[in-house]
Amino acid sequence: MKFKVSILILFVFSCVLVHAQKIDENYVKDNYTKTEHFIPMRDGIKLFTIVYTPKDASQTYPILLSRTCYNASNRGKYNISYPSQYLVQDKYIIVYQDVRGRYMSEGVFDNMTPNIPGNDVKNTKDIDESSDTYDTIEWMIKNLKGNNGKVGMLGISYPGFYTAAAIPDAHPALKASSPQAPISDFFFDDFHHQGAYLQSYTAAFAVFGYQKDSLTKQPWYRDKIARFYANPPKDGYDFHLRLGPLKNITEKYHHDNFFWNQIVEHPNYDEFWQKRSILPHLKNVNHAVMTVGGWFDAEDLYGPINIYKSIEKSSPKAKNTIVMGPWDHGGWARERGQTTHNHIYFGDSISTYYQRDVERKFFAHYLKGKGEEKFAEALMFDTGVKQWKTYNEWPPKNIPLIRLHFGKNGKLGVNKSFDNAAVFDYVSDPQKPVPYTSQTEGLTFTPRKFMSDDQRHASKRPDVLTFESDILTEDTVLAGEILAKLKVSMTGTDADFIVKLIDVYPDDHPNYEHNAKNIVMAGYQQLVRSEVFRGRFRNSYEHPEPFTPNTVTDVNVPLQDVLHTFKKGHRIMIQIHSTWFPYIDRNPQKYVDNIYKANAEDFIKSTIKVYGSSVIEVGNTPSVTKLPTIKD
Ligand code: PG9
Repeated sequence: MKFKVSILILFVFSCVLVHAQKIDENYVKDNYTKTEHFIPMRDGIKLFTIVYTPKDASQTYPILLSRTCYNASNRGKYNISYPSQYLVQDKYIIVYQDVRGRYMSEGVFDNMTPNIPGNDVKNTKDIDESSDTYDTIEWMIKNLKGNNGKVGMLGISYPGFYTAAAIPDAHPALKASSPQAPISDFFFDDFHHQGAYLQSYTAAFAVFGYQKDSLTKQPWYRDKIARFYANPPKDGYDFHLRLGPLKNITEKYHHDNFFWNQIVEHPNYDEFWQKRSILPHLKNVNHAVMTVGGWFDAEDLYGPINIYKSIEKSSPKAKNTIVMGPWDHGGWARERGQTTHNHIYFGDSISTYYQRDVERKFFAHYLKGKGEEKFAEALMFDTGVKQWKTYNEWPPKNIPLIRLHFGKNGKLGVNKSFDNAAVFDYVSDPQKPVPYTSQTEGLTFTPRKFMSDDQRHASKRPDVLTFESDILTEDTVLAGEILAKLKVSMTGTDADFIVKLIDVYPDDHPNYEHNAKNIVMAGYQQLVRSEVFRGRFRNSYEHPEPFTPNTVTDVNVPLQDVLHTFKKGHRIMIQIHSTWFPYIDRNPQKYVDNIYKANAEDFIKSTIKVYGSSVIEVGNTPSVTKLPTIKD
């Protein structure tokens, strides 16, 4: 069992730390010298740091730093698979560091370390990821032979957060940052989406909720992961449904997990979460930032989009760019030849193009002064026509707003409204939740495949409202932000709303050759964009409110941005429902103060009504009248 769990941990974090095209270890051994250091921070804590320095001492090199909570020692045997082979071949001083409180570094770990504005190196109390990075850079510039005084940072996922967290009060030597699939705020990324808990993450908590008691190169939480994976179930839906209310997770699995207990005690967007968001601190950005994300990233899609937008808003003159491709979480660092997501084929060697022609040029320009500064403000992949497009701003201002309206008999109007008084209803039953995937999946560490999955399993269900446009007579581009302005009522006093934008393939669409499972693509209902909104937060994420039964109420559901051309001959579909399991935990639908402490009897059926006066707006800046408050 110990062996199995170790393999699992290795697999999980190889997914996070990427399966890039591994550069040959002999090349690294022949061209780089590896050293290990314990770098002192201003409060005396030492951070374990692995350094690969090019052997060719005839020139100086920039430093590329990646900070991680996922064990820097995984990159300690000349086995560099991130950064990409192109950066390794271009020669940089490549550095990996265990963040405070993790693996071989000293100190106490905190999730999404709150940023403390200001950077007084004599202040040994206000420590955060910015100050730890500042002290690390200061030490490296002074102590690493052969450096050219310039530093770049990059990282995927949690390492993407540590890259973004270095931007506020950055060290002057930091010249180029690339936060990739970065977490920005755990109330909107990863563990929650807009306040709803991602139950599909439950096993992952074991990694983030226990302090280690010594310096170690091995995971100290194996036994906690084994609580889930000793006899892993084949059907995660069934496993989680039988588990019952979230309080049973506390009792059976995470009773001694400090991070789980923090989540349970902070069900609303209170100061605990607000101070852990990096977004309000991304100000006065003084160096180049290229944020990278994947349109099919089920973990951190909010992060890259909102880190880019926050910098655009706070530092309009900053060299701030974004790249969004047809990838899942960190997919751009993995090259398998054909770029596919689930059953959908997007093209060949898309990750290679990004690594070789985008990322490599970004760092070469800002750290080595090579190449021209010709980087698109927004390099965005259109997931419908499967082509890269560049924009001078994101969201684009020159694309007209598109309004989607609900009509009787499942009709969806594209810029055409129907009867505002029409009523569409369904009975939402927490004991029979809508599956989030068309396939049977075992326990996930994090959900990945479903973001372009077939939705026909859902459109057949009576508790899923499905609206479908006529066959499109021309290509229709949906680009930018999406806001579902729903008018609803319910017999219960709380509800979640899941809104899905779906591309319906023609009934004669052939199967793809790159489609291993030979899924029938005729009539395929491809998920393009989806999001959940926990209705109690409709007026404020910090101060939730129950619904008044049978009273028409506004619920504005923001979905993450999109760039998808719905091709002529296809249809646009919208689905709306109130359970999405076990991706998202079930809302009891009877208002309780804390869903993490709800009892089984709190879970009730509720008849939900959606009114024809609802509308979904897609485009530059939806004319939103009201979004829940998030403290700036
Ligand atoms: N953002 C990813 C994650 C965070 C927390 C739990 C599970 C996954 C990541 O860092 O891979």
